[in-house]
Amino acid sequence: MTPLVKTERVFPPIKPHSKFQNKPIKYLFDAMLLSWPKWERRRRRTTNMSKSSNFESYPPLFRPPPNSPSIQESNSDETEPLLFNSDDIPVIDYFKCTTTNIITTTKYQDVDDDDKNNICQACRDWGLFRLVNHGIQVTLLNQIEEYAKKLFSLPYETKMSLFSSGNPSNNSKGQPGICVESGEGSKPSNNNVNPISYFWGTPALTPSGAALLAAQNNDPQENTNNQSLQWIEGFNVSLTQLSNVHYQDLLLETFRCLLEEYGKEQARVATEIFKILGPFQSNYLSIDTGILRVYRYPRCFEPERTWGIDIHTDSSVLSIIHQDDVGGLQVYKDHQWFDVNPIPNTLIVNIGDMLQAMSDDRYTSVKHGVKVNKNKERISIGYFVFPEEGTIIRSTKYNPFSYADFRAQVQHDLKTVGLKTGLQKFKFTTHQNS
Ligand SMILES: O=C(O)CCC(=O)C(=O)O
Repeated sequence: MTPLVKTERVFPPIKPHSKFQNKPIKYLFDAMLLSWPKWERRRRRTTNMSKSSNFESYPPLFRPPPNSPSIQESNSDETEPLLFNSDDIPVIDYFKCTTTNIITTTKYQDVDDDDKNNICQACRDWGLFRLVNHGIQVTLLNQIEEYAKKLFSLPYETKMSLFSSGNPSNNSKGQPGICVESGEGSKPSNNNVNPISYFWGTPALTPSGAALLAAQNNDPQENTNNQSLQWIEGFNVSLTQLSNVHYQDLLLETFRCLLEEYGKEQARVATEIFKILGPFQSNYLSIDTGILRVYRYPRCFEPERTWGIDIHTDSSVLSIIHQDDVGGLQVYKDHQWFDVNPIPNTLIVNIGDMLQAMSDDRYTSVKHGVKVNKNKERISIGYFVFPEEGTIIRSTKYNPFSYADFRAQVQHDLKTVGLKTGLQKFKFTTHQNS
């Protein structure tokens, strides 16, 4: 198998994945740490990956023109000024308002109705809130970020060949060496769907995780719909498929384990929040539909001319974002844009279109977008969860529809007009309402 990193002997020798089966996740990290020499461990601690750019790892359209003075290596901490004070965004303490004490897993007696009401209020007024005390270990958040940076910094061509279609059988080179979960002696297989797919230029993906739009043509003239190129690359991760495979490469396998762990934590958080916002029909949220999107927003030499992610609402029931310390996420409320400034160890919870419909428009699917930065790359991780497959959403404001109907409509709109019309298409007409 082709090693993922060619220039340095950074990663320890690949071990057969069966060694790690049924081992706690910590085993993997200990194993890796012990196999790095001392000097390498020190180098890792002192390298700040956000300060230098490895333009080879960028999709070609994102690379600055040669000798461009506008994007020399920069150590500047210069950031754009805030639009409005982000302290206005409601902050919710998970621990205070959930029914299960996450530390002891015993019933938490003093669930505070005020705190629950605050969540509902935030979802009505803003369609989003910051979540603190969520119980996800800071080490897990940091490690995912660190491994995401390692993977994003691989040459663009390597990422394309490893993950481009979500199905390794479509790739003839550079297979990540996927093994199905079947105990000791599992064999690498090319017939299994890779649960991690790579995309760039648009966050709009098909259900299999392939990028939807012609933005990926290297020639922007060929981008026949109105969809503009967005300054983003990412990994789309199907959480249900993630636990059925192992990668032979230790970097990928560690990343997979981290994502699996993170997905479980996010499922816990989403389930509790959904309960508080309800009551709703139980199949209006299905943890089995959960996906993760790991994003990198590359440095952009003309940040004022493009978005990392254009203004949109999420199609999900709930979305939960973890962002690094760079900033760029903005949300729209009462005709104003607000910066969602990074606060360490805090998650951002968004209401999606499905929840807006289920709640008869009581909760708002928040409009948001992500700006790019000239000096710094940004990493964020989104968790998105949807209704159970085939569930019909019934509402006083919309014609009955399933998430599949909604997704098909969104994909049709993106292909034809380049814009998501969203819930508007499903609204009762005035005639139907009367
Ligand atoms: O990167 C972020 O902070 C937000 C991502 C986002 O808006 C999305 O995935 O819908």
